[in-house]
Order: sequence, then C-alpha cells, then structure tokens
Amino acid sequence: MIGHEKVLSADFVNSLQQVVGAAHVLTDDLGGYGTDWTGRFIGSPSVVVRPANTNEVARIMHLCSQHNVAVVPQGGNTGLVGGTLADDGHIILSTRRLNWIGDVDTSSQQISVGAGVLIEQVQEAAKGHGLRYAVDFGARGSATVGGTIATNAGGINVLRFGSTRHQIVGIEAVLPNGDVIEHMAGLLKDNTGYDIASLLCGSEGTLGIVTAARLRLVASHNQRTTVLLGCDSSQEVVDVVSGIRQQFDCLDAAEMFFLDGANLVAEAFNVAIPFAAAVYLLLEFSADVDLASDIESHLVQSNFSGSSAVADNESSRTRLWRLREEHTAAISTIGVPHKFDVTVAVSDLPLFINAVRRRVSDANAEWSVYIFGHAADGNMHINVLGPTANDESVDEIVLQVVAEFKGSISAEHGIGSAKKKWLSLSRSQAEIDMMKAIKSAIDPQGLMNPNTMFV
Ligand code: FAD
Ligand code: 2HG
Ligand code: ZN
Repeated sequence: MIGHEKVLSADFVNSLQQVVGAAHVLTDDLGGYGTDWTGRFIGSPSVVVRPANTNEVARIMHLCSQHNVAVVPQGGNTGLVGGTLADDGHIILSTRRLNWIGDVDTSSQQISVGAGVLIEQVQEAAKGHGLRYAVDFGARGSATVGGTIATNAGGINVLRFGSTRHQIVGIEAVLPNGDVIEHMAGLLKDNTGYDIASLLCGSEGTLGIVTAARLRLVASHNQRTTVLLGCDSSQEVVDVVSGIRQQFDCLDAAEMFFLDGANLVAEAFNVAIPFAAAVYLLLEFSADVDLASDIESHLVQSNFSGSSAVADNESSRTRLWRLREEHTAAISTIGVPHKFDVTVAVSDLPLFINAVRRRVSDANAEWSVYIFGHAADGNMHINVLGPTANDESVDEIVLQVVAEFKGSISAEHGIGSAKKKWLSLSRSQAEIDMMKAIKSAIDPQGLMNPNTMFV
C-alpha cells in the first residue's frame, strides 16, 4: 500500500475547517468514532470531519488527494468487521450529516435519500405511502443508507427481496480525486455500460464515498404473521423452512437460533422465552390475508410436532423478534467476540454447524460459541468468546471450515480489516487481481479505506 501522511499539517486541518466549519472538524476528543461497535477494533484516527453535503465531500476528497491523506468513510459505525479502522494520519469522514430525505415517488415506488439517513428513517418514510423498504435488520436505528450500500447489507428479508444491491436504482458518489458521479434517475431499464451503483455496493469504502442513493420500495401488506417454532435439530429447521417456502411465497424471514443464545438474551434483557427447544425457528410472513390458520394446517400436514407461539399483536411480535435480534447486543454484554458471518449451501447447514462447534471446541474447550442467523439464506453468524481480540487462531479455524464446505467467508458484513487475510478462501487469485486493478484505476493513490479488504 502506498504510504500516506502520518502527521496531518495545520494547513490541511485549516483547509478542512474552511470547508465544513471548525465545529465539524474534530481533532481532540474523537468520541466513539475511533472504535468499532464490538470494541474489538480500536483505531487512532487523527481527525474526524463531518461534511453537510456532496459539495463539501468533494472538496474534502480533493484536499485529501492533494495532501496524500487517507480517508476512512463512516456511517453509523455499526459494521462488525473493523471496516472503519483508521490509523494515525487517517481522517474519518462521517456521512451522518448527509441526512436529507426526498419525497416518496409513488409512481415509480422509489425514494432518494442522503447517505447518512438511517434505515429506520427510510422505512418510516415509506410507511406513510403503503410501501416498505425491504432492507431490515437489528441495527436499523443506527445503520445508514451509505453504510448498508458500502457493505451490501443483508438482513432478515433477503430471502424475499434480495440484499441491498437489489434495492439500489440510482447512486451519487464522490471519487477519491473529488469528482462527483451522479446517476439518480432511477430508470429500471438502463443498459448504458458498467453498472457503477452495483460496483460501489459492497466496495466497503475502498473506491469512493457514497453520498446519496435512489432506492426501490416494495408494497407493504396488511397482514403480518409471526410464528416461533421449537425444533429438535438444525436438520428439522432446514426441512421446515424448505416445506414452508414451497407453499408460501409470502415468507419474509426465516431466522434461527439456539437455546443457549435465547437464554443469553433472556438474562441480559429480561425477555421471556415462551418454551424451551433445542433450536428455534422464527418465521414471518406478510400478505393481504391472515395466514395463521394456513400455516398451522401446513405444519400439521407436514407432521411438525414441536412447540409453537404465534404473535397476535405488535407487542408479542416484538417480544419474539427480540429473542432473535438481541443476540448481538446480548453477546457483547459478556465479552468482545470474534464474529463470523458466513454462508454455506442451506442443505449443508446442519453438518456445517456441527463441524464448527467441534473444531472450535477441539482448539479450546473453554471458548464459547453462539450460532444464529438467516436460515433460508444458509447464512450463519458464529460468535466466539474467549480468544483475545488479537488472537486470530479462531478466525483461521472457522474460516477454514467454511472453505471446506465451499462457502463464503462473508455473507453480509463484508471483509473489512477482520477478514482480509482470508479473502483468498472465497475468491480466486484472478478475481483478487481484477478487484485490485479496479481499485488502483479509481484510487491510484490508495487513499480510500486502506485497512480494508486487501492485505
Ligand atoms: P459503518 O459501520 O459506518 O461502515 C461500514 C463500512 O462501510 C465501512 O467499511 C465504511 O468505511 C463503509 N462506509 C460507510 N458509509 C459509507 C459511505 N457513505 N460511502 C462509502 N463507504 C461507506 N449487517 C447485515 O448485513 N445484516 C444484518 O442482519 C445485520 N444486523 C446487525 C445487527 C446489529 C445489532 C449490528 C450492530 C450490526 C448489524 N449488521 C448487520 C452490521 C451493520 O449494521 C451493517 O454492516 C451496516 O450496513 C453498516 O452500516 P453503517 O452505516 O453502520 O456503516
Ligand atoms: C444479525 O443477523 C447480524 O443479527 C449480526 O448480522 C450478527 O452479531 C452478529 O454476529
Ligand atoms: Zn445477519
């Protein structure tokens, strides 16, 4: 990687202040900007700069290019792979003030928003028009549109609507040299060369700063049915999900977790567990009719004999969802985890889960392993507590198991700084060379997020 300035000159900092105002250039107390959500990745950025609009972002990038200063973009800082890790001499460019929300365009079912808008705010804006934003997950109240685009975030509704990439119909971004790309018309049919929005989606801040996006919205339905099932094994979860998917194309979410994780959430946040089971499957459907009795008949016909709980109002729905969504926060109450967000073929999930548990326990029986995730996507989150933040032996073990199952080492959260050593487990050398060629064509000085994605 090309060397950058380690000490920022007063001249450079003054120039930043002239662009955004002194109040939005932090140099002393950088608050939580330097540390990631998990507390595992602690950086040492020299400056945090908070632009208010695209023009200010462009001027900042132009200055950074002139002064050879590396830039780490940051949205809500909810990323879980050390993707906002900044060193001495790096600046963090926070997008939180790019928070404008356009009108919902009901004829195209689209909305344009600034990159700093929170996912929950997009969802709220859509709701008033009988629409929904399909990207949804536990960090909806703090993750930003720009961050979710940069990581191609997944979440609970991917099985029905696809990941963030499938929701982007337009993008605005600032390139490392300060040039602005604006392609926000939202035309559904637009085959005029390379798909730049798609390229920036999942680029983790290594190619430029996403400043705005045009997003597709989907119809929201009147009836939501949420059911928690108790299963005996992961194999039963896979079988139930497969049967349900064949019969119900209105399945929004199929989330699984184990009793140990449910107990942890219950203890940490005082959430009641409706019944004990080895593995839980949380299903959510949305349609224009109430599906509860159809789902029940389906389960009876397919000889499902476990316990079940159906949410009959919003507060019981919230209670069921908390059991799943609070896993991340509950784990953080007992330590700093090593996190993995991996995918394998859905049919391999039971064997894969067993293999991970066995191999981690063989390495150190004292380490604890929590597994939960998005069952229909084959995407499991493995959280290991016990190894120190810098002990990467557990990362090697888990990611090698993923490779043996021909899975992906990142299903949702990206590579960041946490997984860059293992990129070759999921990508061939030719693919990595191509990615590096794209990176150096767009960012020849290597200014953009230098600790992320590539070793
Ligand atoms: P940040 O954490 O600030 O940044 C993430 C990455 O994107 C960094 O590499 C950063 O440099 C880059 N970046 C940020 N903004 C921009 C921008 N405007 N332009 C260019 N690059 C940028 N993720 C999922 O996919 N699915 C889940 O179900 C899910 N659930 C979560 C639940 C919890 C409780 C938490 C804490 C996290 C969860 N995440 C999940 C992870 C995280 O929320 C996502 O990765 C999210 O997309 C990060 O958004 P952010 O705004 O916080 O980005
Ligand atoms: C989820 O699905 C998130 O809840 C976070 O992707 C996963 O905490 C994790 O490991
Ligand atoms: Zn997830």
